[in-house]
Amino acid sequence: MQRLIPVLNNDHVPLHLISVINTLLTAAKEISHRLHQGSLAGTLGSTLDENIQGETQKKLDVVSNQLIKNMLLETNLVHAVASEEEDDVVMGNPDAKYLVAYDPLDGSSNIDINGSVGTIFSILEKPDHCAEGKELFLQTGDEQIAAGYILYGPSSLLVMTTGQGVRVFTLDHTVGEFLLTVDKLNIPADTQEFAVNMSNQRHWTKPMQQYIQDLLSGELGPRKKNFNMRWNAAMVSDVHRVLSRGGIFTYPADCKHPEKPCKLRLLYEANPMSFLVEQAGGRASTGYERIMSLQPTEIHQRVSVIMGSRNEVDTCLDYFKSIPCDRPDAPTA
Ligand code: AFP
Repeated sequence: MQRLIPVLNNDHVPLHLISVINTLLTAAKEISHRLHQGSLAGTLGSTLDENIQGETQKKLDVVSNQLIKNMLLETNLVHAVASEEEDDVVMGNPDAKYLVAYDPLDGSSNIDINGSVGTIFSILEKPDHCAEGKELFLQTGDEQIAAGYILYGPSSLLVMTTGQGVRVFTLDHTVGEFLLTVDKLNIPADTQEFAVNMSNQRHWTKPMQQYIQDLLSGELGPRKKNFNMRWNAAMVSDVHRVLSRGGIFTYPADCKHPEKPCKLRLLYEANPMSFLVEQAGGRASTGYERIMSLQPTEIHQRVSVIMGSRNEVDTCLDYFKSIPCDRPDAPTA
């Protein structure tokens, strides 16, 4: 089985970019080790702090963020990083060209129940025009040069793209390396499985209400087939299932908290996942716009997400085209 670096070399990925990706994986191996140690490592549970999003930080959120940030900045190949756990961007080498946005531990409410969690990353280049601080990261998803996630589940998997399809590598703990296990991942175009937090149903807008209602009606309803539902509450593992066997994953905009209509973050959750999904032949939309075409205005910006099997996402988007409603999320493109 092939190791990561020769595979990326074969794809003509620039050497410095390979080093940045490899550094992310060194941090991921350490995170994987600490997760496997669980209570034995003394890192379960919460800190007394909240992050910029107002969410309670788990100890492993903080540890994972520090590991990734420090290792990336030590390479001298990274110009700046933006993390879910940092209020602002953190500057690195002024002469370096890579920008890394990441969610160090996505799905962290799963940590204390021994459920799957993951690290999501998106790599951009410093823009040609003069930009400083957070402006550096305000690029569309189409500008990403690499993206992926590490899923810490029963196996630790790296799923990544550099724009040449999606590959899966599995961490072989005996050699401490990620080895290629799927060369080209393709999402089936059709599906009978959906992933959504149903407890928010009453807060959704009309198109999403009607779409999910028609899925629930199964073979007796307009879709004339039964659908199954899965929800792991960690985007990494929910999207991994969709990438592996098809499905539609959504965290739509809703009216629960008018000041915060969306949950998932554009730069380090929606964009990297959309890059993977599109590279695997799927679709990723807000309901109205293609996610990777959105022009970000904030590093911690949130966005409505509908992604997965191409034909199913298209069917869902037809509801948004045909059912008028007021959008709780202001258009950003
Ligand atoms: P964290 O990044 O704070 O761990 O949040 C995880 C997440 O944003 C995403 O991974 C899940 O899809 C979503 O939250 C789960 O949300 P619910 O708690 O509403 O199910």
